Amino acid sequence: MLDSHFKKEEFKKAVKENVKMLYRKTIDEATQQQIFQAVSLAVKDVIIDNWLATQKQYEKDDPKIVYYLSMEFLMGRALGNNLINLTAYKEVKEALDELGFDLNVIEDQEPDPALGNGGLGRLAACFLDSLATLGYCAYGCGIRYHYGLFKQKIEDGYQIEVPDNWLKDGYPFELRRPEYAKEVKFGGYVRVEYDAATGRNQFIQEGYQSVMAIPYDMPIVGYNNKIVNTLRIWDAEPITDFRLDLFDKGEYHKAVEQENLAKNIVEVLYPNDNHYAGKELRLKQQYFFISASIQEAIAKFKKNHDDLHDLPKKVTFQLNDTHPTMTVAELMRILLDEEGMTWEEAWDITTHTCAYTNHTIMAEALEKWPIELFSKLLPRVYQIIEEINRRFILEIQNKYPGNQEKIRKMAIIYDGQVKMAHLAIAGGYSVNGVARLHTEILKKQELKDFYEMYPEKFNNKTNGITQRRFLMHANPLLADWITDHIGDGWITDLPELAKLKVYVDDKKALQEFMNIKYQNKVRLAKYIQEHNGIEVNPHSIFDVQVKRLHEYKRQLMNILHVMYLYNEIKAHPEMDFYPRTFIFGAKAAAGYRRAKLTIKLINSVADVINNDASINGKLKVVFIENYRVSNAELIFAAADVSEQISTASKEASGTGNMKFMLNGAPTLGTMDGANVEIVEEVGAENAFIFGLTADQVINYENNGGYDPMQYFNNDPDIRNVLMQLINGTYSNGDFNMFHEIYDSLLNTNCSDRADTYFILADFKSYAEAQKKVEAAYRDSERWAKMALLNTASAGKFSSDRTIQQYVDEIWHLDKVTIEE
Ligand code: GL9
Repeated sequence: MLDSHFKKEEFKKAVKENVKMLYRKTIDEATQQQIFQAVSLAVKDVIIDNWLATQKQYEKDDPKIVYYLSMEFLMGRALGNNLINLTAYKEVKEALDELGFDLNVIEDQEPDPALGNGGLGRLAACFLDSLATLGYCAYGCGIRYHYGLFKQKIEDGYQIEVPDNWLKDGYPFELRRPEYAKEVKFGGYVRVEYDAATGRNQFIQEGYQSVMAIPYDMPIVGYNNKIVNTLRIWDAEPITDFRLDLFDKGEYHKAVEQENLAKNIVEVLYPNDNHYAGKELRLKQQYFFISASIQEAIAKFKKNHDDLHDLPKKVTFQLNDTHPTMTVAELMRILLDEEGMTWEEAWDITTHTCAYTNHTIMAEALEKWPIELFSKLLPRVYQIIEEINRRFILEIQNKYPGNQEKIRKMAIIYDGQVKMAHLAIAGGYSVNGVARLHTEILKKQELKDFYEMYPEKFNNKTNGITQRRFLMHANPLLADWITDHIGDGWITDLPELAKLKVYVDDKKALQEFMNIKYQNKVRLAKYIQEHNGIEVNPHSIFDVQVKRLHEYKRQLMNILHVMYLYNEIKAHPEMDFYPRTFIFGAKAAAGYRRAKLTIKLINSVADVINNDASINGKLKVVFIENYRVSNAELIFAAADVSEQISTASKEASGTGNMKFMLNGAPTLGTMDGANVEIVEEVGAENAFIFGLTADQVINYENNGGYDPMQYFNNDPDIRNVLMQLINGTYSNGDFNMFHEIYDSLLNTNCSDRADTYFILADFKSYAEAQKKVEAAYRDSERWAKMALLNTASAGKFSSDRTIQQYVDEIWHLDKVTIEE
């Protein structure tokens, strides 16, 4: 607890001192950004004491460590969250009030560290919060991208990407640690030398280029337990002395290349979600942070243990998707080439230290690297993968003699490509999916052959979210109300929320609960007015879909349904229609044309509908610009309806769905990902489920798809809406603007299958479910019960539960407490 460290007057003094030290200003001369920096520094000062104490405790206890290796950490702002976990939020708010500042405004000065794309990166951030809160020794390892995920601007309805220069004012919560720098080598060739002393070959990489990896540490503050873990992100710098050496030799070109390599490698996060682009620079990024992280982990282990054979007892490397799979080969390289182990010893250690999480079954997300590219960039690592593959194929042949088909499907290197998922499965002791349905699909479909060969490796870990950020920080009114009714145990034990169920027939409690929702809607309406210039009615139903823009997530189905509703209202002006505000927020990958066109369509539909006075504001459509962690917090708190409408089988889990539920918004969704488990917890009567099941979708897919034309021909509502894509209704008479979307649904001109994501097949049942939403909302007491029950049933979806399952079933970590 901070109480013992935190003295209000001292804190105020520290802020003033920091402003003076940093900016040579008095506090009333400082800008809000400068105040933010000064406040953060004062907070960091408190954190550092706990950070040191944690380090000491770890040195004393020597607990097992998990390294969570991830290309992405979507942290969101740190200041508010750190104050919450230090249990000092209210005190600091008061202190700042007394200084004449508003903590909320100060928090808004912080850039959103957006070192991730979406769910996968945000999951990593939630996991770090839970690991620290539960008292486990964990390091996040990643990359210090100089530019995070682009900022989205909407111009004329189109997405424009603007660079996110998040480091421009300096980031107060990071600490540069040059003393832990590591060299990472690329390219060159491998020279083999026989060593008579050991009787073994030595493999020496020569003619390479290298960069220095410099770690920056960010504190991860546990909730109210004095534990502070570390997120270590690596920056790249050129190796200066080596460069001078090259200059001397007249190899100017090579020296500059090396300088550029360092500059390019950490420049920018690839903005793809669920999609693999196969760029060489991406492969460099992967090896860069993995090599540095594994070298560091081994060095740390060796500091206080003398037998590397004990590594699996003390360390797990958790691979967040296939992006860090290089770990398997890099660990082998270090054990073989630097530690002099035999292949068998090294392989035994590696396969008991690495574990892999799969986050998607989307075929286009599978990482496969051309041998050419791979072997040139990482010659020694490639040799090792070849040997892993050779032995793996022998194993397959042993198990399935004469079965060439198995080798074709399972080999790590095949058809000129290195298949990273296969390497991750062969090289680790655990493979997990991220929701029950997803794991079942992995076992039965995508990874069937691997499951048959290694059933013991497969397990499920349903995703979770941290209630500290997504309830306590995002929705303080609801958080306080909950604590008033059931105490504050839920902050570290989310299933305690079930105690709220006794209030389901308490009219006063229901009214208070809905009144909080209303106030949060007013807060969001204000944000929308300020940022979009659109006035929305906080008494309308806030129907929200916020997530990455991807065809499988079917934002298109949502907006087509809005177009259908608009047609209905226009055709039947007397129709009783409950006012509805459809809220979207989504970034599209910069190179994903169809996704970007969908954003344009949403904005064009919004333009027409929002400006049609004849519908009396019954329908509004809002596209929130630059959806990110900070505005997500406002949005979840204000939502009435949670749109989770992916094509069944495609969304591995989803985590936004859990954030809505926690904040009292029922799910309108398909039986996909974690929606299945959400419905199981809250009951089907408190959700709105529709559409094809995963089995049905997979069945269609395995049998050549389905024919969307039948819906177009037989359903006038669907036909009308589709025709409006090509008759200029939403494009000022331009017939072409949305033609590609029309084509994608009916496949008049496309190479891929018509309506790949079954939008027309699910459209009617979606519209039916939407009607049920409206009916339910009209009965305000019934709705209040549903909303409350969603919050009360969200206990399972804490990342604390997820992490405890990883600990019990995969990592086997030791719990640490800080001694006074
Ligand atoms: C994702 C899945 O699509 C989500 O359903 C899942 O909840 C998260 C976390 O497990 O992982 N897989 C994936 O590649 N992304 C996901 O969000 N995309 C990115 O964020 C890059």
